[in-house]
Amino acid sequence: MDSRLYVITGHAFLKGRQLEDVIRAAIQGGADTIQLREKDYTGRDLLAAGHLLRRLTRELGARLIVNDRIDVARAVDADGVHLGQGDLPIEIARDILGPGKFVGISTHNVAEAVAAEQAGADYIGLGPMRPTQTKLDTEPVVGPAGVKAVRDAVRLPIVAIGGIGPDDVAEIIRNGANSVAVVSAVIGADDVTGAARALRAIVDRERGDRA
Ligand code: TZP
Ligand code: MG
Repeated sequence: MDSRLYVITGHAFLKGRQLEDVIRAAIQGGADTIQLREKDYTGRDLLAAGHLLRRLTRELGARLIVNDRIDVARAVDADGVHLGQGDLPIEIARDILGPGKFVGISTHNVAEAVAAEQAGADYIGLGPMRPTQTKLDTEPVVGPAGVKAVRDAVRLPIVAIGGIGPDDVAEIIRNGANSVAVVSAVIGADDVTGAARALRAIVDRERGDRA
């Protein structure tokens, strides 16, 4: 999955703004992949948000990935699902979603990254890059420097995640990540489009023609 800027929802960062307006602004700034991730939503609330984001991402030409919930991903015809280490295995997700869908896996070290590749993931999340208040139960920090060892071990697209702001993006991409995933740096920004545009510009500059 060729992503360059992967933006994840987080309703705590909306500060009274509408999800639709904030995600539209993020995509206009260069987010090419949107992940629906709301840990405390009911199934019904997730479904409603999923339908809204499906309509919007289709209209604006971005991918939609659903975190954790394969059932919700299927119900809204998302482009894929993002699974954690303890979630259902990839082949079950593929059985449920059908062909042509992306399955991403969260990883935190080389061993998990290699296992995800062997299991047939389409991409890996790798993190946390920095300590973050957005997800409190994170594994030990991988750091931008830790991307290199994972890049050497797998061919899969690497989406770096966790506490990423503009200052870390260049090093993360130079060390071999394909993309960065953020919640607060874009969803929590006063100027959502500007924040996304700034991150995307660094990814584009550092990647150049590299996949
Ligand atoms: N997985 C690892 S860290 C994280 C997730 C979902 C949260 C990232 O949020 P932020 O605000 O970009 O640090
Ligand atoms: Mg998960």
